Amino acid sequence: MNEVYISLGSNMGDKEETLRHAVQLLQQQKEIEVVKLSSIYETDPVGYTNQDLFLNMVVQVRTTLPAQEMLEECQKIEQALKRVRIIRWGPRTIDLDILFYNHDNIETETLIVPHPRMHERAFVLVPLLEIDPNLIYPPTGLALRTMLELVGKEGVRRWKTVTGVSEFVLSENSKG
Ligand code: A4P
Ligand code: MG
Repeated sequence: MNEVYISLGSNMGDKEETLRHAVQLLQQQKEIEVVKLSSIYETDPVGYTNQDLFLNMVVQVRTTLPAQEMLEECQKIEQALKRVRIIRWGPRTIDLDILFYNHDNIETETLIVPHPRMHERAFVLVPLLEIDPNLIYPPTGLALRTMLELVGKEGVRRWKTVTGVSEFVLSENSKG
C-alpha cells in the first residue's frame, strides 16, 4: 500500500463544494482510501495575485495505484469538476497536486514528486503539517516545519475545521 499526500486548491465558484466533491471522487475510487484531511484554509493567491482568495486543503490517501496512475486519477477529477485554466497560476475551479508518494523521488515528463514548489508555499505546508507535524522534505532532509518557519504563515488562515473524512464528504451544503 502506498501513502500519498495530495494538495487541493480552488478559487472559483463554490469553492468548499468543489473541495468536497473532489474528496468524494477520490474516495469513490476503489483503489483509493482517503485516510486524513486537513482543515480548510483560506489563502491569499500566490504567483498571479490579481485573483480571488483560494480555499486549500491537504488529504492523505492510501492507494494500490502506481504514481503515474494516481496522477491520472487526479487529472480525471480536475476534468470532471470542469477545471478552467486560462492564465498560468491563474483562477482554477480545482487543482490537485501530488505532494508526496511514499518517500519516492520521481521525475518523469509528466510527474515530479515531491512537488517542486511545495516547500516554499505556506498554503501547502500549513495544511500538510496539520496532518503530520513530523514530516521531512526528502530532497533536503529538513523537517517541513523548519521550512515553514522560513516561509512564514502569512496569507494562510484556518477557515473551517474538518472533523473526519465521512463527516466532510457527507456534509453537503453546510456553509460557514
Ligand atoms: N505535474 C508534474 N508534477 C506534478 C505533481 N506532483 N502533481 C504536471 C500534479 N501534477 C504534476 O499542472 C501542469 C502539469 O504538471 C500537469 O499536466 C502534470 O503532468 P497543472 O495543474 O495542469 O498546471 P498549473 O496548475 O498551472 O500548474 P501547477 O504546477 O499545478 O500550479 P501550481 O504551481 O501548483 O500553482 N495560491 C494559493 N493561495 N493557493 C493555490 O492553491 N495554486 C497555484 C497553482 C498558484 N497560486 C496559488 C495556488
Ligand atoms: Mg496542478
